[in-house]
Amino acid sequence: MKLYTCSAGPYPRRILCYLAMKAIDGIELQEINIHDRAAMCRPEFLTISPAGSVPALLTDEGVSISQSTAIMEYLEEVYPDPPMYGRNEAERRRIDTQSQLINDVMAYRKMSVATTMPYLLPYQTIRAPEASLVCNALEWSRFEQMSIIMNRRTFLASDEPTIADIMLYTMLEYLRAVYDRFMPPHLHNLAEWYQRFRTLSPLEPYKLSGGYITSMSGGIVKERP
Ligand SMILES: N[C@@H](CCC(=O)N[C@@H](CS)C(=O)NCC(=O)O)C(=O)O
Repeated sequence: MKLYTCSAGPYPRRILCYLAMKAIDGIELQEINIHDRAAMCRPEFLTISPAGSVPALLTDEGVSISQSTAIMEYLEEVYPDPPMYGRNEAERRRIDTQSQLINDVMAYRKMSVATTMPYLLPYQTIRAPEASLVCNALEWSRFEQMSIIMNRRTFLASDEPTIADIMLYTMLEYLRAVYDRFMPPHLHNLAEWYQRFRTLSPLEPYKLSGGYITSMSGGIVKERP
């Protein structure tokens, strides 16, 4: 199997964290430069990842899977131990619910940034600060929902870590490094969860590679020293 990845990207990092937590080491990794639009749009790459995004997995049977959650669900079939996509239907539905809320936060953040900052330049068409205010409120509400659904469980959807925990943790690392945004501290369930999960994360702490922000903004935003 081959994983097309980009170690600086929040979505590929989900898979890298998943592989490390499950101690899976038989997958070939190919690093992709996501700032090289021409390479991402080559027909050979688009047959593997029709959206031209990473992560993308090419299985030994030649099947391509190109969404991070779908990749982790597929890998669960191949590497079932320890289970990280729930032990029963109730857990799986909670994982799906939490995953959706996490993906919502990512989408609201992207929308907020795209309408207010010269970042993610290829996607930016209009300036609309009001859109950012709405996105911030929606983002906040998603964290509140996650905290309520978590209830008093040890992890986000279960008493064992699952792919939902991986998604939240890798997202928080990214939001902190790129946008200086932290998880709302008044959400005690999530704050306690964060302290628990960070001791389990096998990844080196997230560090932005030099040039990442400059590339994403088409050279307009200056790197922080
Ligand atoms: N929904 C996708 C999002 C993937 C995604 O946006 N990946 C980023 C890198 S972190 C990317 O490839 N961006 C390049 C682009 O979309 O043009 C997933 O869950 O895998």
